[in-house]
Amino acid sequence: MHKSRLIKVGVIAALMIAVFAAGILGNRGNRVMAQDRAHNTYMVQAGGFGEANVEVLAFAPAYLKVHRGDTVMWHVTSFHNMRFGEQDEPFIIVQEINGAPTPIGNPKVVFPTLANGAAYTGGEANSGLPDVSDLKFHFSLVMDVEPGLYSYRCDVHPGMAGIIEVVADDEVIPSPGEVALMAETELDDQIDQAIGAYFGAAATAPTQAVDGVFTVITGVGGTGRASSLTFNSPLAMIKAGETVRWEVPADSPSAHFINSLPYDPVALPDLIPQENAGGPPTLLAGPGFLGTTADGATVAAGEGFNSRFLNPGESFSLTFKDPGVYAYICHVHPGMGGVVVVQ
Ligand SMILES: [Cu+2]
Repeated sequence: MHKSRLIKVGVIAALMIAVFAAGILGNRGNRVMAQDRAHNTYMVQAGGFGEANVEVLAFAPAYLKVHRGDTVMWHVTSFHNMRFGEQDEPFIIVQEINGAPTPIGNPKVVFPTLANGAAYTGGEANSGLPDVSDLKFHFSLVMDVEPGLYSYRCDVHPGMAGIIEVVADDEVIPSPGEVALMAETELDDQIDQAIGAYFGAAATAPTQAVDGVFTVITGVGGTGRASSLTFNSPLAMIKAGETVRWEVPADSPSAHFINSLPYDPVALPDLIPQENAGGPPTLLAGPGFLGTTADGATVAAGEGFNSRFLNPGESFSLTFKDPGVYAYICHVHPGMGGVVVVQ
């Protein structure tokens, strides 16, 4: 045995020597070329989480310097894409399907245009969105582009953006270890800001309805790129016939839902894949996005309710006519929940 394996090893060794020799011979002149340097892999955090249910909707570091040929690896912690391009793209768009305007997941956001590990050579490029059943993933690109600034964004979270500067080969830049520390510091600073804002909002939360309306701040505002995934009054005590108004502050970075418990994700999918003959697949925006309960509706004992996707600056009101305990969550943000007690 082993003869064939020895031959293989010999062939590989010969090939390696040949490649090495070609490298030396090819390196004319005394300038160190980028392609002769050991390339680094830099990790960028795509979002992060902190105490008190804080989620950071930012890339960290937001500004990264690399050399041509280095790899950027995004550590994706939630529902984010990375898309290089000039324009913003909405996550949900309206398309005419069978004659009816239908909200769908924007294919430019949802689907990748480059494979994980591919070379980025400039222009438009998109990582696509992670599989919702496995949100934690890594996506990497080899930055094979001229020195310059390359900006990218997450289309699911408007304002979540990053810049990669490809610098000249001879410019000294932070090491991957230093970049990892920068990322940690950036995330921690934002998490601390959001925790402080949450405690401020909780301390000033209402204890009763005012003019028949109990207002629940849904995700605290003024938190920069960090999102406090909380209700400032997780316990809303009202009288029968009063209204709860959930308000997403315009200066908060996340959109939310109000979903009664028990919540059934199978019955209320967010995106529903559609087979399209001769075209790319379409993702219909499902009842999870569109909601099943109108703003301003009245809820009776035992009735469920599901709001539409509430963007910053939007609100959702329900009037509760029967005494009881009504627990609810925001189905896209684990740990974000509250209770309405109707007396
Ligand atoms: Cu939420």
